[in-house]
Amino acid sequence: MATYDLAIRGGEVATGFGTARCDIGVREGRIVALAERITDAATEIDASGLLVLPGGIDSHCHIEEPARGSYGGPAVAEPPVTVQEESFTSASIAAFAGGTTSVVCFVPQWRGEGLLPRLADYRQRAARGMLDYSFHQIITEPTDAVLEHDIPAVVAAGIRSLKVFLTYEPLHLNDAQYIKVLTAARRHGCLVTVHCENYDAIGWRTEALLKAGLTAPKYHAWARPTVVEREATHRAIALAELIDQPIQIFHVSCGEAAEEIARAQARGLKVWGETCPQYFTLTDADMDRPGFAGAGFICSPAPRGPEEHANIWAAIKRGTLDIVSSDHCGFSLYTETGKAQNGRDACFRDIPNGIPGLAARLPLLFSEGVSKGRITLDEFVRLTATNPARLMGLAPRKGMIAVGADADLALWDPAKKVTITNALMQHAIDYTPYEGIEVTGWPVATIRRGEVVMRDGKVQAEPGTGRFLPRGPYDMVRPRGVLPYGFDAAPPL
Ligand code: DUC
Ligand code: ZN
Ligand code: ZN
Repeated sequence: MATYDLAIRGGEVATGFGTARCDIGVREGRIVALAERITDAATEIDASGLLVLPGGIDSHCHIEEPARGSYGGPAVAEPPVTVQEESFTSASIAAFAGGTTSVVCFVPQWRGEGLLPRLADYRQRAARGMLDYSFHQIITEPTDAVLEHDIPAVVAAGIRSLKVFLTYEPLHLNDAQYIKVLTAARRHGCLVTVHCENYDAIGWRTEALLKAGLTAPKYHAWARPTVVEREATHRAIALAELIDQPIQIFHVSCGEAAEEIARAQARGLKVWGETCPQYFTLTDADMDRPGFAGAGFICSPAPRGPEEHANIWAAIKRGTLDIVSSDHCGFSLYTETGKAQNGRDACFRDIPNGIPGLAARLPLLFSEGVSKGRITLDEFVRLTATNPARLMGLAPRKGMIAVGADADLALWDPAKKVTITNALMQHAIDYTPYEGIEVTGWPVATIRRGEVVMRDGKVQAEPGTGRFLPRGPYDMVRPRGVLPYGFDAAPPL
């Protein structure tokens, strides 16, 4: 019998802390050897001329998430249930096509319910896919029962991050509710991830825009200028500081919000920042495309003016923003369950927010970042795999090429030029907002736990083979122990 199940030979292995020309030996789905020459393997892959990267970890994507409402729309008493059109199987195909092997997606909480009914449902959905996965638990109604009973139950089930929205109907929390969630997270050793925009300010601007007859998709950006993101980011950080609770600010779109994070980090707070490719490739002008096409770029925060791209790159380079995720959200442009669910002439308020990006994330960051000389290959690896693994408590099993880690790898041709098309994304959505963008650098094979699941764009993986990644306590989310007047209003258990 061969010593190794698989050897990846002759590639340039990128560890996030330098590269080495070496072979990788895989046994039972794990990396068991890194050596100059590995020969005794049942199967070999020739990686010469290619980079060997850790499989991407997309720590922020919405997949098959049954929501009450649809990330957009008016306040109504009984919001309809919508499920994004991407299923776990179609999302797995898209992810593998783009070099991603693990995701962290979202278990919803429907108002009027506790956490556990949706968790049970969502686990069944996720188990049908091929990606390895973990969950953030969304909290929309932090009742005593949720705080005292359900959150500990969710933690016991292996979930270590809570997600809160400071805007959106019917998801948003007010400050008192946000404080309660921070407190519970601190008690139970969870990270809190935060969507930072000011709910009341957006509501006020939206009403005024609609009254003035300004209803087209481009006014989505007018309803939520950068100041509403900056204000909510500041508030989210200040309240987390009050409670001494580590947080991650999701999808930072502008320099102003990044500055709030940088200031917090300079004071030693445990505050991390994430951005997404839409904030360095798309602009508010995209929402002004003719007809309904502009709707395909509506996401929140909104794509900004082109001047913000440089601010985002600067914040990435400084390390203020240390994770690039996709915020993948599967709404097709022209279907009745997607962007057009309220008609193709719907006002911007009634168009679901969110854009697909699972497959495009890594090629866009590689091309715009590494190929154009804005970031190094090491930074790319850390932004897309190592940092999400560490912040989400998935390391060292995920996010790195090291002995003992899962053999999740992307073989990358750094010189391959590709023009992005919707067909290449291999998702279940009828468009990509990145159509026509030319990239340099492309994944030519994806390996998940030692199994080749994509080769030259052809995805082959058995539905139901993705694994849940349970997370236990981990250091990154340990509070600092610095409290106003030393008084601990939320002592850890
Ligand atoms: N932003 C989006 O654009 N879509 C889903 C959720 C979010 O916060
Ligand atoms: Zn969000
Ligand atoms: Zn999101």
